[in-house]
Amino acid sequence: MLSKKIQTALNNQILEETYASHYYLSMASWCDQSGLHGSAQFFYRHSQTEKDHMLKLFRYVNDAGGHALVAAVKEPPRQFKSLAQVFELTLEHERHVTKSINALVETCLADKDYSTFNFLQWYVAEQHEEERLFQYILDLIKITGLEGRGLFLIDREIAKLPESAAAKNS
Ligand code: OFO
Repeated sequence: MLSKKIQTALNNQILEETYASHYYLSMASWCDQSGLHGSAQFFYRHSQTEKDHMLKLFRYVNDAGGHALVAAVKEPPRQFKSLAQVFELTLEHERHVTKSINALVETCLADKDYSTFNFLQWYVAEQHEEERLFQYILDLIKITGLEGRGLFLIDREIAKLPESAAAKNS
């Protein structure tokens, strides 16, 4: 049975994952509007990945006897300056989510909730992979550049990237 404290912390993380899903969906839309259709496909997929992260938490809360909540999230930004800025923001956002997961893990340990602690290890590993993925894309952008054909080539490469591209390319 989840304590009130852990239940609230997990519901807050559900909100974080929902916001991440909306944020990446907004990025997908901006990419589509900007003719960056490969990157748009990548962000549509990644938005769905974040929704899956949210649902995994949602089900866990209910399965563990708690009450998973569907709360409102703020609207994400609509406009971005460039593809490079989009990926800088994604890495920044993933680092923020990592901090949030780590804080949640610490709360579970302090509360002696070893079952939720164990469940959260999947998220700890996932965050590591996601930070590597976005760092990999930023490195690719730095090497190729976004001038002329560079933008076209990067967009095409990003479309092909699986979720675990960073792991496969290291
Ligand atoms: Fe982007 O990560 Fe969810 O957890």
